[in-house]
Amino acid sequence: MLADKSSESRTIHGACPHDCPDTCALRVQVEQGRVVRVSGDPDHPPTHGALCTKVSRYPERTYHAERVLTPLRRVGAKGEGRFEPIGWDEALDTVAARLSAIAARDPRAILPYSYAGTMGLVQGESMAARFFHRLGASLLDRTICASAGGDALAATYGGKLGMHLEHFAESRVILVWGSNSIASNLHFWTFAQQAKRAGAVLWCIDPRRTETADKCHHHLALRPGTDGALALALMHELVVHGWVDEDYVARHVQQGEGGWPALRERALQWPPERAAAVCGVPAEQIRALARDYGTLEPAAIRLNYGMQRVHGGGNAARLIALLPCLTGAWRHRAGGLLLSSSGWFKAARDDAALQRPDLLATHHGQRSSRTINMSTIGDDLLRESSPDFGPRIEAVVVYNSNPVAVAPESAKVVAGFRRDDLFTVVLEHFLTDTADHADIVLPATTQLEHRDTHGAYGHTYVLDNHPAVAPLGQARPNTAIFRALAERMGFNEPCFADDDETLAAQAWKPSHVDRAALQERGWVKLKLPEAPFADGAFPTPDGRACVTPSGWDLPDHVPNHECAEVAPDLAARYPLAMISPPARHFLNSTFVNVKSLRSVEGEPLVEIHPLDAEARGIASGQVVRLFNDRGEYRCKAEVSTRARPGVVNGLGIWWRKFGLDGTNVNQLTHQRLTDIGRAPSFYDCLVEVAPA
Ligand SMILES: Nc1nc2c(c(=O)[nH]1)N[C@H]1C(S)=C(S)[C@@H](COP(=O)(O)OP(=O)(O)OC[C@H]3O[C@@H](n4cnc5c(=O)[nH]c(N)nc54)[C@H](O)[C@@H]3O)O[C@H]1N2
Ligand SMILES: Nc1nc2c(c(=O)[nH]1)N[C@H]1C(S)=C(S)[C@@H](COP(=O)(O)OP(=O)(O)OC[C@H]3O[C@@H](n4cnc5c(=O)[nH]c(N)nc54)[C@H](O)[C@@H]3O)O[C@H]1N2
Ligand code: SF4
Ligand SMILES: [Mo]
Repeated sequence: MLADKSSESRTIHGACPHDCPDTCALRVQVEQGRVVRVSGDPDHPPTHGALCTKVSRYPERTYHAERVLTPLRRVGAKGEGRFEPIGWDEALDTVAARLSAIAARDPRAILPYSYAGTMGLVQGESMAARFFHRLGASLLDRTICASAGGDALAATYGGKLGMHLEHFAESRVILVWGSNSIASNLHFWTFAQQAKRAGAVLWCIDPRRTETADKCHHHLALRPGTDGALALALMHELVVHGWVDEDYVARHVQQGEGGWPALRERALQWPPERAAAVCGVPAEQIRALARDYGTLEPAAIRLNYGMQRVHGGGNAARLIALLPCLTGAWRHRAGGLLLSSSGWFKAARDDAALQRPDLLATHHGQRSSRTINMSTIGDDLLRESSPDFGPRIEAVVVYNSNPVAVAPESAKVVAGFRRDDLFTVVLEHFLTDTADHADIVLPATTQLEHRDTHGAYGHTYVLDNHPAVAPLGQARPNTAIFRALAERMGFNEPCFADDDETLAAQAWKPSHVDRAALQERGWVKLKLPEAPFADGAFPTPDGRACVTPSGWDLPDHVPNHECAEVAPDLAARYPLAMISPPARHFLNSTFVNVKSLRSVEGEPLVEIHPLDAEARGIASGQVVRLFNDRGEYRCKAEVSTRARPGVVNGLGIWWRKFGLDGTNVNQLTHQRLTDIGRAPSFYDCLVEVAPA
């Protein structure tokens, strides 16, 4: 705390809780018991005193008139959103009774559903995980965002590891790949701009001409899902021009079967002309990109998850992750790649202490549990019991997530959540599309009202968050809610009594995180090497960057599930590829109900290229239908060269209830998974568009 608690005006250390690579350090100003301002910590190097527009509106969100501040019981039909307030005792008794009854038959029929509404280790998976492990509920495979690229990265480097954010300022060429950094990774962009001012060349690799693309020197607008082909062509150029660092490769990259020699042969079959035809870009542009990447030093890649939400996302991420290993870019601290830095925190975290997976084994022994993939929740909620699947899902407890809006193939997700025989509990701040389907809604606190501690996936600092004000209304932290449920269900292990301060302390191993410094400043940097792979030493079994893990295939370009090459009949009926990347002023589906931000975004819209619009008689501002075999979504069209020909951009993720017909882009997406990581392929989706 920066000032005396008793004084009328004080400033508290906080951390931005959102699913954003930047994890900013906050200063929260409180006057007379009310948060009046949230600002960026000027001392925290990644934050640099600046927050994005969204989170500078965090007080508006916290004190929003529509906050859920009492427990609620549904009185209308599922989805209608009609509730009546009830007391905490009645709410918790109802939930405990229903879960106990189901658990007595088979606890695996109960499913927790959570993601990164908060990235905090305490309000994320601490008491909640203990509760569900002890209960023997189904486990959730948390794949909805990053597991294709994440698993690919971990397989290649031995962990989700990468460059330090700050060092991008010294790079001479930066590939901004599958990332709209200005919208979704703003604090990286600050460092990229420093590099640009110092003469670095910036390339943006993205099907959409984003605001980030506008500010880069070059924009390569490839077709969605063709990044693997592009990476192979870059390798081709590195080889034929002699830009491979043979010494680095010989010492630090996998050789022998499935190693670089085999991949080299494959890359030689990918001259720029071949990739150009697949990617839909000029071969000359691929050559120019390869020349910059192969000859300018230090060379850095800021890869982001936008490129891995397609069938071949995992393979593409493996190929891209190998590029800096071939050029030896890792020798310099400003060279290499950053997709995620989350692996650096792994050694420092004590997940076993925090989440207690041992409780599952102790109480449920051999039967243990089954795992449900959160990305196929639509299908899984509709499944009957079977030997393969196990018991039908009878209860879902949702926290830190809004699956009805964000999960693919919404028609099925909604049908699942509408089931009359499903018992649904939602811990929320607001009546989201998902909360509208709940039997019981439990009011949760926001980051300004609870304790937490955070790692990050875009930088390498640990951050603490202290409550700035008492919980509003009757809201309670997630931890307190699961603690109370545990007590009612008779879970009497001492770990269910741990308070949030204890949980925050358990999250980090004292040997790795300097608690005194964390307490003092609110953040502390992990102790890590400056240039982590300058001398190889990848944390893989043999210390080399891995081209092909055992049991896997050599990496290759894997085409989309839905494209003309793989599904020509489908492509004839639905000739446009749709991507649905984040809107700048929302955070996934969070903030959609904050008026000042929604008014900046306007209304749900789809960007379509002038040629595609003209062929369909579509003008800007007109309402259009986007459709495929899975459903239909109506919104306004914006005829714009932000869209490339053949691709439409449906910016997300709107709450369905703000849509013209109560749907959003996920009405069109499907549940087929990526090649690696069991993730959804949101940006691998064919549609047709017509005037409504
Ligand atoms: N403002 C804002 N910030 C956010 C979020 C948000 O919703 N809003 N979401 C947060 C979350 S959950 C995450 S996971 C992170 C990262 O979130 P990401 O989903 O990586 O988001 P972006 O950085 O916008 O990158 C997406 C970019 O990838 C492009 N893209 C789509 N398909 C392809 C493709 O096949 N190849 C290539 N090369 N590019 C493609 C899109 O056009 C878009 O510009 O951002 C976080 N930050
Ligand atoms: N079409 C399409 N779909 C997508 C994507 C896309 O690009 N296109 N992106 C995907 C990606 S990358 C992701 S990460 C997912 C995101 O999916 P989610 O993780 O579900 O993210 P949000 O939609 O922001 O929902 C988070 C919810 O958690 C709540 N919340 C926040 N803090 C707390 C808390 O402390 N306690 C409780 N109980 N609740 C809290 C918020 O109010 C919010 O409603 O969506 C995916 N879906
Ligand atoms: S959403 Fe991202 S950029 Fe905005 S304050 Fe949070 S961490 Fe920083
Ligand atoms: Mo995400």
